[in-house]
Amino acid sequence: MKSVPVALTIPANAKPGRYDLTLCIEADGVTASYPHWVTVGEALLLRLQHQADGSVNVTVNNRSDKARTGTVTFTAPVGVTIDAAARPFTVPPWTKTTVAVKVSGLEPLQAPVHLLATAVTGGETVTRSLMLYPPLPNGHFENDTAGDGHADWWSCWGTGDDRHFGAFAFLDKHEPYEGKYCLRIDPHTDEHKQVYIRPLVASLDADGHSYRIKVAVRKTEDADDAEVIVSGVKLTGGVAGKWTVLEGKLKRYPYAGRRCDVQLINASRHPVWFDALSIERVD
Ligand SMILES: [Ca+2]
Repeated sequence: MKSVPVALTIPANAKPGRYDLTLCIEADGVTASYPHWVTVGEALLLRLQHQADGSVNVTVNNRSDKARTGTVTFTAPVGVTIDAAARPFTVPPWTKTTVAVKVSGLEPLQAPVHLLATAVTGGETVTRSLMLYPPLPNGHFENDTAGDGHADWWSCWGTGDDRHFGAFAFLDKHEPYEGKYCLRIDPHTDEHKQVYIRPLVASLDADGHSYRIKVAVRKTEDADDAEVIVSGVKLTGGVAGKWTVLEGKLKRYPYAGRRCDVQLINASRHPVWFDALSIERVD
């Protein structure tokens, strides 16, 4: 067996895409052909990351032999504020640079949204998007896009990570605190266990800001144990048959990361109801 190197030159103006090749070999009157391909990529590669302080970093990678100068333009989702519409960049060959944009206004959103970043340099345009998460999606328990009676973005479990309790938390039309629905959580079938519901995604900036947590609770009996826990802050209370608004304050520290742990818990023997759960920045 003998290897023979074959040099390929990609033209400087080759457009990104796949280019098929056929390697033909002739030896002693016998020919054979082998398919192969090369892939030409974009010179620019963008990477978007949401930082703990609420900004979004756009890393611009230059995967070419010439320096690139251009602009990153941002398209903010409805309701979200950004502190710059565009940022200029210059990136030498085979290196990377980072530009940042500050993002705010996520708290009232009831579902995740997408931030778009478009880098333009010379004749090349590259777009990437990043999903931005509100602190709490669908905290008002109004959205049910599947129409299955369960709140979008929330998942219900029993004690011990038991996943067979999805039907125990559902949207209830009967006398919601606000809107058309509230969330009803039925009790666990085992009196020593509880049923809890958590959002699939929940995040907060860990930048030293404080947040007010509010939730409306209604219990079947005064003694029923209904709890809301947000990153270690526990809210309990309420009386039978009437909505009670519980309120607490959460301080986010810079080392806390962006993840926010939210749980609504029914540890009682009767149904409990929740509505209008919100996390709002106060300073
Ligand atoms: Ca509601």
